Amino acid sequence: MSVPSPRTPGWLDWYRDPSVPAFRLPAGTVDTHCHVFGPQAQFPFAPERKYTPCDAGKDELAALHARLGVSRAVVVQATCHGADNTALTDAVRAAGNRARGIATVRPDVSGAELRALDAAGVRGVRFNFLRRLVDTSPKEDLTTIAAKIAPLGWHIVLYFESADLPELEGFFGSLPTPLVVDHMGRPDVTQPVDGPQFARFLRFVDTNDVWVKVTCPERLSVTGPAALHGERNAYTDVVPFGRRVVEEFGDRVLWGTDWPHPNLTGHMPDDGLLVDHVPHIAVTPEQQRRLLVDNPMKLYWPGEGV
Ligand code: 0GY
Repeated sequence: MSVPSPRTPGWLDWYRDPSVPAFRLPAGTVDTHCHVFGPQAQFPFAPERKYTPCDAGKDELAALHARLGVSRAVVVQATCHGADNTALTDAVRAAGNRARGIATVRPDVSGAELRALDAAGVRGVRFNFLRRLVDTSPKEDLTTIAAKIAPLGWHIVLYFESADLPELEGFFGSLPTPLVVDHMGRPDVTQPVDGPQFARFLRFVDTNDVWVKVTCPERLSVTGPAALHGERNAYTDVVPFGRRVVEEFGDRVLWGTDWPHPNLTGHMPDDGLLVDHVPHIAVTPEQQRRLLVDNPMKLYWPGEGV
């Protein structure tokens, strides 16, 4: 039996006893961005990974969702598992029809492998452009993958930093599927919400077939306050950005927890208090219902009722 690798130094474990949110999530809420890590003894991490996390398996994810009032989940392949999607498909299958998956595949993936992923509940692939998470993402490889997954009706999840959008947006516009952007394209929230960087992102969303996850205020925030110690008004510097996207693209926004919050070293948020961020960015019940229920249902369970 192999000895488990020690976790990356400084890397914080997920929050063990989250608060019950003050904001009541509407019935049928979907968490469109969460991960599973291992457990390592059952699903070893990939040799090429950039970090070694603590275990965060499907049972713990289900317990979190029960506590928060989340009904369905979209599990996104984390880079620590490379292109081995077995922990992901195990978690998605175990949830029955209440979960979907976003996989990572290599350009030589076969049609049979893609059909098996589809049968397991996978509905898209993730293209990751963060240099601290992946070595390279050659565009020829991504183009090959995109052409292979498009006939399945899948979409492509994009993870990039806002500073890289000018270089990447032409390529993104050439992709043959709907696009889903992680964490609002990671804006620099020290820049004005009306400034050129975020305007460029909003234009990109407006002119392409793009959905936006208004996720990860805890990653984007510079001034906080953190979602800890009962703070139900956390990450106020991120609020204008989330609110702008919800107001402009109300039928293309998605929400998620990002549990178990990979790569956080400064603080680990209380997931219950993170839910209390939602009514600050989606202010009306109509905005909340579209963000939390209607939009993710349309994308991941088309034609199905809550
Ligand atoms: C996220 C964020 C990160 C990591 C990953 O797959 C991953 O390793 O997603 C990050 O480090 O910013 O989207 O959960």
